[in-house]
Amino acid sequence: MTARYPIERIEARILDIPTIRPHKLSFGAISRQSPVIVQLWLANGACGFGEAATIGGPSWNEESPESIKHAIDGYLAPALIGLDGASFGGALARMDAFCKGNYFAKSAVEMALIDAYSRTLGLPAYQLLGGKRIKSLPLAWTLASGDVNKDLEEAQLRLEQKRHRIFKMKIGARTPEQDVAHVSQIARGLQGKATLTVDVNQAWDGSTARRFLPQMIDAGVTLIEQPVAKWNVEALKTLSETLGHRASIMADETVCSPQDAMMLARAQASQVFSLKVAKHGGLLRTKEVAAVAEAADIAWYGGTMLETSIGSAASAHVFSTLGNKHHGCELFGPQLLVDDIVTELMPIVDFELQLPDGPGIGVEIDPAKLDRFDRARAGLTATHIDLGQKVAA
Ligand code: MUC
Ligand code: MG
Repeated sequence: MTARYPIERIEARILDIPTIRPHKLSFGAISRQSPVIVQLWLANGACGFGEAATIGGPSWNEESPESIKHAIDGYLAPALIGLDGASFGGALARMDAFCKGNYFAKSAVEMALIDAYSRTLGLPAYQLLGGKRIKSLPLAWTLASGDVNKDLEEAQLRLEQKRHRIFKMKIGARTPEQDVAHVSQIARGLQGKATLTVDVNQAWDGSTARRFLPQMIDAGVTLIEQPVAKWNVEALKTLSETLGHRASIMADETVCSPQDAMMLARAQASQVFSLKVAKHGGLLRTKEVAAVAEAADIAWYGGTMLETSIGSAASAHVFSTLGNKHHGCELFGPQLLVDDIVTELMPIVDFELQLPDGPGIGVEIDPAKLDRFDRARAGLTATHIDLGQKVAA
């Protein structure tokens, strides 16, 4: 059968965009983000944009900006040229046939395809993903400067501006005692005006988590993200059983595929899934993971890999189609970057991110900004995580 909307061309480039301040996580610090931006053209001239961002090269998981671009240029793009752009499922199956894994890379291509095709139809992308059920989502901000006073200043300003009243603290880089002291100081400083969450990014073992998380909860934390290694489902389950009535345990790195979601649901190991378009392998697969969550009475959270407005808007589109058992979202990536590559950011009104209308993913690219941050022009090299004193050279 001849394709009605053949895919004509796919290009990927790496951008390097500094962050407004160093962003410190359990596994290191970053001072710039290097998103891979994909452009996909259909034969009818429609062009869509997609994005996959990693944090600190390949230090959040296995994929890096360079591996993503390589997978797209070498394998995913050639596999899709000539294929019908209206067949998202067909495109995913073909990418899977040509290339195992590489979910971030696949998600960027699928995002660009859905953007291009929904622009062809003159529809918002969410219309092709099941329709909008949610108009806006509470928007979290991550306090990760590493300094209590700076974190408190950031939080106070964002509260005054009515931008954020959910604050996620990145812990696990220092000793657990230092983390408890840090979180307690922030909680005291905010005097109950905000919801507090922590993300340990896999840094603790089960016994450290069992010992120190109750102290975090006593300080006021109500959502605990990935306290233990991604494989440590037993510890997640124990923490959910023992602490779940006081705070929710959220899986992030552990929940990537729908099979991971099923396994966690069967084990009753977490009460919330952090959904991220990149790690699930695209918008459609995000919906598959969300469907498992809903069927298992697990809530969702709109996660981020600190994308620009392209990845953030696309994520907002799929989140807007989900059910209302959620803990808000953290699509604040554009605000952490010194500049973005779109003409207008998604608005934040009364602490809520307003989910965009189309066409496509509903943001327009500024080509001058795309060029300004293009690694090929600037001649920058791969981003390396700053390990500080953590690992001996
Ligand atoms: C993560 O693991 O959740 C999301 C927000 C943030 O500050 O870091 C990321 C990664
Ligand atoms: Mg996380």
